[in-house]
Amino acid sequence: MKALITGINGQDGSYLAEHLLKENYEVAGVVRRSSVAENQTFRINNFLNDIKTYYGDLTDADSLAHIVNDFKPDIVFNLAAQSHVRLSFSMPAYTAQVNAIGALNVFEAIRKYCPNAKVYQASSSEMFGSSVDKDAYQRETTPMTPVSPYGCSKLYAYSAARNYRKAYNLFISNGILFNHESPRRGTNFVTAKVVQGALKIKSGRIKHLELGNLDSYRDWGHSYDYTRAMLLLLKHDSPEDIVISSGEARSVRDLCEIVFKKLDMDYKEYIKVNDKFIRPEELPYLRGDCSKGKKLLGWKPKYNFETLIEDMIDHISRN
Ligand code: NAP
Ligand code: G4F
Repeated sequence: MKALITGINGQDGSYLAEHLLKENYEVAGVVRRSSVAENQTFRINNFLNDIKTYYGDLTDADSLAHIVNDFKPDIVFNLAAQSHVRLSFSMPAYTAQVNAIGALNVFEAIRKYCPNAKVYQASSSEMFGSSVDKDAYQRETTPMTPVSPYGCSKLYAYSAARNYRKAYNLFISNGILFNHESPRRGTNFVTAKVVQGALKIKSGRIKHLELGNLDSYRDWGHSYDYTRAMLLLLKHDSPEDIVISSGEARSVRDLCEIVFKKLDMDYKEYIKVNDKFIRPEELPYLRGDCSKGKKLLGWKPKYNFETLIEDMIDHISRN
């Protein structure tokens, strides 16, 4: 079986490729051109010789058509994205080009050149925006009212996936994933920023850490577990839209308290709020109900919030 991953060198792409290689898939990935080629592969250097890489870009439909035609994948994971919510307010058109039109380019390449392939679309809990069900969870049936250019772009791709599934009988599944982190998380996302900042404070390299909104809530899990769910979703016999989450909501303040406490410090002495990290519109609360995913896929996470944080502290302190 052949698996193609867009965004293979991102956080999720790198874990997913490892899962696929362990199961003996032939793996190929799309990598963008960078002026410093080493920057592109630092997360996948351990297994670079075991995979095939193609240069390409989601905004370049021809490059995707060529890759799909050449590799002829059985399964495709569209993980590539401008994935930073705050930055999507600075680059709304670019975010839409990559996340919305880019996903459409992937679906078109599949429709034209590989219509039997199964496709995973990386949808996001950010699509729920300000909607929460009465029981304080978001689930597959919760209305989607995104509050960021990123959320809007992902809602377009989610809708296009459902449209192509029905209109062209393609196997495209949406994984609606809540926040997931790891030692490989980009350092401008809040979990990695807090862990890295606390470690630097502990070792005397910086005196304080500047953050934005401390009072938003997120439902955090581990990328290792969530990428296992992606693969299970494509092993399922019908295309589905499925929430993957931990079911627990914690505030950014809770995150700071726990990380600093694990390093024997009090976060209140070191955290400063800087308005430049506050978003024009904030998504205040996320908490996912993934009972459908657990039942349908038999998915069970290995990590909880505490062990996720411990894993991040452990790995980031060693690098
Ligand atoms: P990430 O670490 O930011 O990785 C994004 C990947 O996309 C990188 O490999 C990046 O390559 C690539 N990429 C960006 N723009 C591209 C373009 N124009 N053409 C081709 N490749 C491009 O994100 P992640 O955390 O692994 O997330 C994976 C996917 O899941 C994303 O679609 C994200 O929006 C979605 N998602 C993530 C979460 C989460 O909490 N992590 C939750 C829900 C959904 P470069 O290295 O060249 O930038
Ligand atoms: O870590 P974040 O930037 O993640 P965010 O915005 O929730 O988005 C992530 O999860 C989505 C799934 O819900 C993905 F689709 C998306 O691709 C990405 O992976 O911010 C988390 C929270 C926000 O409320 C933010 O306002 O942390 C708050 N925050 C406070 N100070 C900060 C900071 N976020 C960042 N990045 N940097 C800060 O200094």
